Amino acid sequence: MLRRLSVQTSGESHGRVMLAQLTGFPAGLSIDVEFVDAFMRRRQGGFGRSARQSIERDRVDILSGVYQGATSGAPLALAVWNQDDSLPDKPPFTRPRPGHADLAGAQKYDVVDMRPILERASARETAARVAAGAVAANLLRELGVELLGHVVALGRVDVPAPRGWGDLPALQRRRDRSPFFSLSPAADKRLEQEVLAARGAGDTLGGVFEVRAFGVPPGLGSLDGFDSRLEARLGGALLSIPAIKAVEVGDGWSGARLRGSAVHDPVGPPGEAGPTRTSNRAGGVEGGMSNGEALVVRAAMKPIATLSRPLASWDYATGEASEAFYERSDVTAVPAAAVVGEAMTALVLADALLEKTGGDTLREVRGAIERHRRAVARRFGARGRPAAGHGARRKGSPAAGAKKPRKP
Ligand code: EPS
Repeated sequence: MLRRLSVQTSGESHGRVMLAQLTGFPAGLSIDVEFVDAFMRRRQGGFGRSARQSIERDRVDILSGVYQGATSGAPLALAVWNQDDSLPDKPPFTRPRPGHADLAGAQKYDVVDMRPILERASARETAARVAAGAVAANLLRELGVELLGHVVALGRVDVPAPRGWGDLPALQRRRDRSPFFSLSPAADKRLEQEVLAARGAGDTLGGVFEVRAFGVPPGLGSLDGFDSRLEARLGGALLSIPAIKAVEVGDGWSGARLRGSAVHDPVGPPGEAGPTRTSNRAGGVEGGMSNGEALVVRAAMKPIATLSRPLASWDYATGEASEAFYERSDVTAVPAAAVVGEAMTALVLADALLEKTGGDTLREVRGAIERHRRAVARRFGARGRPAAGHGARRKGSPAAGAKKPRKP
């Protein structure tokens, strides 16, 4: 799903380190470590997390790829050191948890002790990708693209949307004050009751998060190939987050039940920066490309698979029916998943943007994106003049450059 950047993560949940290697990143960005660490702290937060998060102090430790305070263009190695590195002392476990990777992984690797499967499948892996995604978000911010990830549903409780999206810093502050990373203080009380009720029943909760990206230039992604389409890349990235089972772009699910006239976004008069639309149900993507509107994606997370009142399972060591294995776990991690979603969206957008602009340095990338934005404003904006010649054509005249097909 990434075409210019590449990210690899490694590390076990209770091993020494969670590591991300990020390559293809331009030179010349002074990484704002406080900005990256704020992502790391947010990922650890949210009501319903387990005691593990009070043990860990996730911070990014940049091991390579930075010279004299700025990225050098070399691969970045980003380390998040584990405080709980007790893997060597962990007992074997042989009673798979339904919904987790345990049984599928045991069959894949032909092992009965599923400990190494759990260790790698744990959502702690997302600490490493958030480190990489936050660096990508840092680059995007430099280029005028800002993200907002927030929770829109938890269990049976829906969070109402805010009145508008105009004041992004205020929305980000509101989200950061909410223990659920929601945009509705009024909904938080109901969300808390929902989580406490699930915890009381020894159960867990899923939910839905949304990521919005503002300032996305038009023309990211491509209509040319099935794997270059922006939705495909976003969908792959979001579905790669542990426990995510469904993704929508814009009003994907609800739009499927409506007529076209209620779904597609009419074109308004040209604005300062380019075309305008009177709605954004497409979520900022048409034909596999960003269209200049805000990007809107949502992802559905299943409830955490580790239950304190475990489901029926089988002990593959003793060959007897047994309850599934239980170790401490979260009741819900949807707020944290919203942060991971923001990080994955940042990676896809930064990747698509670099693909569009090319460039080895931040200066080259910035120059190219500014030229592209100016070109869009000139051709499609309020102060632009309809182009004569290339790309424009008068009524009745043949398309620019069109030639009569030659007879065979
Ligand atoms: C997580 C750390 C883990 C879990 C959670 C994610 O810590 P531990 O297993 O030591 O309690 O809290 O992982 C899961 C819920 C899961 O199902 O894998 C983290 O840092 O995000």
